[in-house]
This record gives sequence, C-alpha cells and structure tokens, in this order.
Amino acid sequence: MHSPTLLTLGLAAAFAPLAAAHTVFTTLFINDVNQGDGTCVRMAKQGNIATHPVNLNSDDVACGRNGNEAVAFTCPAPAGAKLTLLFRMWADGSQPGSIDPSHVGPMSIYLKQVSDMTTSSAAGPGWFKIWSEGYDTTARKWATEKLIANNGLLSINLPSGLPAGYYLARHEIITIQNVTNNKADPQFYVGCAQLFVQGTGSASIPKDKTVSIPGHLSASDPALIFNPYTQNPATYPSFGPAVFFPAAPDSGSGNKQPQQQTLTQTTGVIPQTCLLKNANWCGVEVPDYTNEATCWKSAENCWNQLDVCYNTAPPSGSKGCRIWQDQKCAVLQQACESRRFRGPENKGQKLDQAEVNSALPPGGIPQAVNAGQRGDQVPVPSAVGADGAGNEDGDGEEVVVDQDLGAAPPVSEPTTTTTTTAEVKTPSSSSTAEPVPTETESGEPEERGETTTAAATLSTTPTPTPTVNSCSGSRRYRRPRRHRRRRGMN
Ligand SMILES: [Cu+2]
Repeated sequence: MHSPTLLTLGLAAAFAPLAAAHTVFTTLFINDVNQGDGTCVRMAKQGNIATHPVNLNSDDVACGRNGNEAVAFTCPAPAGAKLTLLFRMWADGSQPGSIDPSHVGPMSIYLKQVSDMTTSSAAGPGWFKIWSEGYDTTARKWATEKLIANNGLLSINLPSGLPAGYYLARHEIITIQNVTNNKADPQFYVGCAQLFVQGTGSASIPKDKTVSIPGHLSASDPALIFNPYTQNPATYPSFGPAVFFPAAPDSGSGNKQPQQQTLTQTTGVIPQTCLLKNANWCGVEVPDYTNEATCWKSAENCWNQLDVCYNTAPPSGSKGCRIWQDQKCAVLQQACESRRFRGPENKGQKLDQAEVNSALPPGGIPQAVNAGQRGDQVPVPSAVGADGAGNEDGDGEEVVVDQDLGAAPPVSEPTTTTTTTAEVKTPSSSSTAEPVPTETESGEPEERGETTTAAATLSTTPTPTPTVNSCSGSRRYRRPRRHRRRRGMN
C-alpha cells in the first residue's frame, strides 16, 4: 500500500475504464486447492469488458463472452468435490472488491455434461441447476451480499452422484438493482469452469432435468422484474429450472451400477512437464544445448514460449509470464552471454507456482453453500434407462471412455460412445529440437498430469508492473535486441 505501487496503480487506472468494474469469476478452487488464476476458467478475453454483464438472449449467457471457446486446461475434480469460485471486480485483482455493493440479486450454479470439452457447445441444451439462492431471510442478505461478505468466494459441493466425465460448471449472478420507472434492467454475470469429474457412473444426465441456455429464463420472469426497493425481498420468487442434485447410489443397497468403469481424463490435462503455469498456458523446459548456437536457440525457444504466455493471458493476469521471463528466459540469456554453453542449468526445475496466484482475500475459504445436501430430488442418474436414450440425437452428451485401461466398454449402452482419444505422446524431452509450448487453444496436452497446482500460499509477491485491465496485446517486456524473433508475433 505504499508509494511505488500506488503510483503505478494510479497510472494504470488512468488508462482503464474506472467505472467499468462489475464482477468476473477468475479463479477456481477444488477441495480448497487453488487451481491458479484463470486456470480451467472460461473468461472474456477482452480485459476492459471482462467484468461486464451479458445479454440474456445471446449465447454469451451460457459461459460469458468467449464462453463457447474452450481453454486448454480442464481441472480434475473428485466426485462430490467442493468447488470454490472467486469473483473479482478487477479481473487481475489489482484492486480489491468482488462485486459492487450496489448490485443485489440471486446467484445460481449450473452444470452441463459435455462429450468433448474443446468442441461441445456451451450454449444450448444440457444444463441443470444444482443450487440457487435469492434472498436469505435469516441473514437478511441477498446472495450477492453474502458473496461480498465472503470476500468474493462462493463454495459449493458437487453432487456425489454425477456421472463421471467432462462438465462445464456455470455460475449465474443476476443483479436487479437497476429498476427505474417500471423498467427492470436485470444484469447477468456468468462464467464457466472446465471440469473433469471423477466418479463411477457412465450414464448421461436425464434430459428432462435439463434446460437450454439461453432460453432458461424469460425477461418477463417475476424474478427478473422484481423491484428490490419497493417489494419485500422475503417474497422474492424462485426462477428458472428446478434443482437437480443426483446423489451417489447407496453403497449397501446392492443397487450397483451395471457398467461401472473407470474414466480417464484424456483432454485438457495439465502436463506434468509444466515448469510454470499461467492460467491455461504452461512453460516447458527448453532443449539441451552444448554450444553457442544451440544456447541461443534455446533462449529463443524460451522467449517464444513467453510470447505465447502474454498473448494468451486472460484478464486475470500474466504474473506467470513475468516470472517465466525473469526466472527462465533472462537467466538463460545470461548463461549464453556468459558463454556457459552447456545446459539448461537447473534443467527441469519447476518455478514457484504460488507466486503466480494473486493473494487470496482474507477470511479463508467459506463452507459450501449446500453443505450437507443429499441428492434427494431425483433418482440416481445412472439408473436412467427409460429417458436416457434422449442423448442419441447428436447433441453431444456422450461420455468419453478410455479403453486403454482395459475397462469394460459399455457393451449395450447406446447412450455411451466409446472414443479412444488417449494417444499418449512422449512428453517433449529436452533433447527434442523444438518443444512446442502447450498453449491456450492448442487442445490436447501430451501427458496425463498433475491434478493440482500449488496451494494457495499467501506469498509476499513482489509488485512489479501490475497487470492492467486492458485489451489484449499489452506485452510488457522487451527482448534483447539482437535475439529478437524475426517473424511477427501472433
Ligand atoms: Cu455492474
């Protein structure tokens, strides 16, 4: 909070639209483990509107702006895991706040099972709501006010009986403070996380429990035209689909699932070869070098990876890029300049991931809003026989099964498509000529990898240049001139 930082923040603010900060979901925790800012999170790419509301009737209302585009990483979550979502008024956390206190309204969490994280559409059918809250008459708070009280953190337990597979987890904040002259103007803040839910089931979600988004709400819904200033919040109506919260089968009931099998995540896996991760980018070791020419070539490789890091960094920030620059590329450059032509030094050593993540708000991670909830609304989803056939129509809800594990294929299960996508490539070893950095949009990481990133350690993060809520392309580094890449940057 002292002068240099304040000064830089002031300068940054001069270029950023100050009044524009509303709210954005930036960071996912799974069982209290911080996955890293932006990791597995679909977020608007354009920083200056990343926190803005979206239109109810556009496809953006599914997972937000750019929400139909997958990010490279999908985070594994054990069955029934506790998810925690962090919301920020400033995507990069450069200023405090989760959502403007003037904003009041309900919050909901939805899930959608997808067959292919990279190609399945976020907008469209298949969404089911696992939780929703409007006004808490006991706490006398709107859901948004409780979010603020929890420093922007919302925790929720996944249903224990979810069929294993890929899911989009979607939040929906609706704020209804803008009511003027009979004109309701609700605002919609949405975003999604990419999950691979581990579990035992291979069934699909029953279609009759799901809705299409957009289409799940109507602008004339009483909840959307509710005036929080003239109407009694205690009478705030429910809205949208009913909650569907599938429980795990009773262990003692003998009601075993006939087609129990192990599903293995094959896409979106964070490579074990990551030395450092920023959002959905990860830096990998540069090739071995033994002479001046190859030393500089490896330095070039490092800077090239850095370009990708900055170019793909979401509005939640590029701290990891900066660390990669300072602790990897600059060090390598220095080695070449000092004619230490044997390397890389400290080959394969991971950089400090905890430094990448912004400091957590104080107060710790809250308890799940649905703690203790049992899935009593509906029968176990894997028991769907009758209407489970509803997913044959090609809207893509199949479960990807990894057959390499020798798991029994779903013989007579028409709702399950068996796809062998587990083409395991050898991770780019340092002897490879040009290891390609795993980058956003590039799809399939090479290796089944670590499930978590560094824990949310509150480290004393040095504050160099704060990353700014700005449009893309604001790279804040300069390559040494003689080694600048010749071809244009993407
Ligand atoms: Cu707003």
